[in-house]
Amino acid sequence: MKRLILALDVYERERALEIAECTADYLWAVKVNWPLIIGSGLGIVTELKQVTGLPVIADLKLADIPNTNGLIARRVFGAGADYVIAHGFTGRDSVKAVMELGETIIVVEMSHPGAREFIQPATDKLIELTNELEPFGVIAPATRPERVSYIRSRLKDGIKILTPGVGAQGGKAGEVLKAGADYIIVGRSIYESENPRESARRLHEEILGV
Ligand code: O7M
Repeated sequence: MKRLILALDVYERERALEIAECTADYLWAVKVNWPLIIGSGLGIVTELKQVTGLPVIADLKLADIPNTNGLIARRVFGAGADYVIAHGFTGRDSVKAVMELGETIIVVEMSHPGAREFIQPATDKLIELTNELEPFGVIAPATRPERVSYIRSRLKDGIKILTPGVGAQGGKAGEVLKAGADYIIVGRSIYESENPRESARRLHEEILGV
């Protein structure tokens, strides 16, 4: 089973397509964030789908009023994105504006140290919101497997947990999957490595071994 998501945080279109193509065999999906969209334009979403045949997750972490969230999400889903990531702290109306347009993933906790300041104290409420709205999934920190277990224990069955922070940020794939994550999101450990295909293959093997 494929449970690896490539975080393709490079600017250049050709480099992005090359890395996606050579790692695709080991991926469940490709995640694009602002660096790639700023560097290569929204058309990269369509191209990545064509080249890899995989789902594309648009990680724009939308955090605006419902109308603006909707205006952005409409174009991004229109370009072929299968999932759009939105922040939950802006409230249910803003999240619903994205969910009305397509499959949505809500951020309930983040992986960096600063996430402890404002996001972690709000995680319980963000989980409640998620359980009410039932999106495709949530984002939780691979850097804190104990928080992934906690989030799993409170989240309705069927809602997927996607965890960034493996590799460059210190998280371990095996630990976070055992804690209850469904997918791991990995960027630099793959796209900055000498051999991205081999790095993705190794992570895939590690996942299979869990
Ligand atoms: O493996 P990395 O650290 O090079 O990349 C991790 C990717 O996951 C990168 O695209 C980040 O923007 C993203 N991410 C986090 O690192 N931490 C979070 O808490 C949330 C995300 C994310 O994907 O949010 C949707």
